[in-house]
Amino acid sequence: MFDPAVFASRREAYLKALGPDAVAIVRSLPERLRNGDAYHPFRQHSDVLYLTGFVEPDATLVLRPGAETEKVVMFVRPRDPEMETWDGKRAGLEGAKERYGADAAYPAAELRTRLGDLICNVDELHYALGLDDDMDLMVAATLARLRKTEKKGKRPPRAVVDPRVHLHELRLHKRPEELRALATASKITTEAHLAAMHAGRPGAFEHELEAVINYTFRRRGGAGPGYATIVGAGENATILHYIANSCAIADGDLVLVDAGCEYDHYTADITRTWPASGTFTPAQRDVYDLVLDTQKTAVALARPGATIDEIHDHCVRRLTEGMIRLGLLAGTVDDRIADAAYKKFYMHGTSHWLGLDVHDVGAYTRGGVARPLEPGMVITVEPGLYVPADAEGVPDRLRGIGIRIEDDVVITTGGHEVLTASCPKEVDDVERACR
Ligand SMILES: [Mn+2]
Repeated sequence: MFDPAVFASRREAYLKALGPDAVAIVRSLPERLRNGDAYHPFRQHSDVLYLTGFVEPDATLVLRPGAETEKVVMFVRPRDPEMETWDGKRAGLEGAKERYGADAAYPAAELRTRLGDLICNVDELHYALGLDDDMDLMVAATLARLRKTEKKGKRPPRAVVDPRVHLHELRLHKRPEELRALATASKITTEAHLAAMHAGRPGAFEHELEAVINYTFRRRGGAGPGYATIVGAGENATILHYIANSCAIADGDLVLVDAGCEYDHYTADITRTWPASGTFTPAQRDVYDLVLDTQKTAVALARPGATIDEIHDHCVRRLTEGMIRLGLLAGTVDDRIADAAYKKFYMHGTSHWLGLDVHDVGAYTRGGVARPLEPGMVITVEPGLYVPADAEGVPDRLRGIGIRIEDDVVITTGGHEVLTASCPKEVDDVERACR
């Protein structure tokens, strides 16, 4: 948990970006029932976390840069000794003001009646439509009410603006304390991948490795996985979002592990692929060398001014060259890129933003074209190659091989820094870690 001054300065920056003629509503998403009366573990919406560090459900932040007083208003669950016996301590209205920087705090139940007065008479309402039906209806009803009260001096905002315009731009540019959290998350995640490499051997089950990984995350003080841990052995590695993790690892299998620890609400995102036996077969090695060379040369491109599209195009070209060399595709590189035949074996993007969310917020394009990378942005670089076991017209030796190598990269003024550099990916290092 960061110092309250960190959150204060983030709110300050957001209030400034909004300007005096705008207000913002930032709200937690509803708790979700799992079954009966048991809920999924609650994880605060990252926009609320970013601006307050407040982790309780049913929290709403209304930011009003143009207001004389009460610029930062919070609606929270009030203290309630009986409920707190069941669900844990609440900050309450006093806590919201004293610890979370609210100028004014009200009970969550009063949001409906107070919202109109808080968002009227400005040009823009910054609010994320489409995430929470109940809240969307409340906002819509509030706007409808304000349309009728203009003659009485309360008019509705003229536009509802997506938070990506300002708030997500702030989240996209990481500050030092965020990079430190990501570095810690990366360190723990590296430890977990190493532990999985040690524990992974023919006969072990994928879920055992998942347990080793998630155990390491928690033991080291992380919140747990920042997304569902993927452990895919053999041809399961060719399923991109394989999270069943239910199969036994066979001799000769490669194991693809995509797992990241969430620490201080920031998540790492690492993928490694390694031989359960401790030694790559020649066919596995051919594909691994191709993906590794592609990944390393792609990481080398990460610097201010470069774009995620350039990095992806580089990967597509390298991988397509390799697919032709290995007999997965025929013809020329340009033709196979032009007709997108490479997508049969490399069907996902190369990079995404990383931060509080594994697929973090922030616009990828400006005016329809990829935006240049800037210092403080954090991206993944994760090329892969996947040959389904039942693919037609591919060499038998390559069937069922799935490989992805993923690192987390922060853009710096001088180029980049790989946050996950200590997680082995060179063939010798990987084989040593697996033996
Ligand atoms: Mn990723």
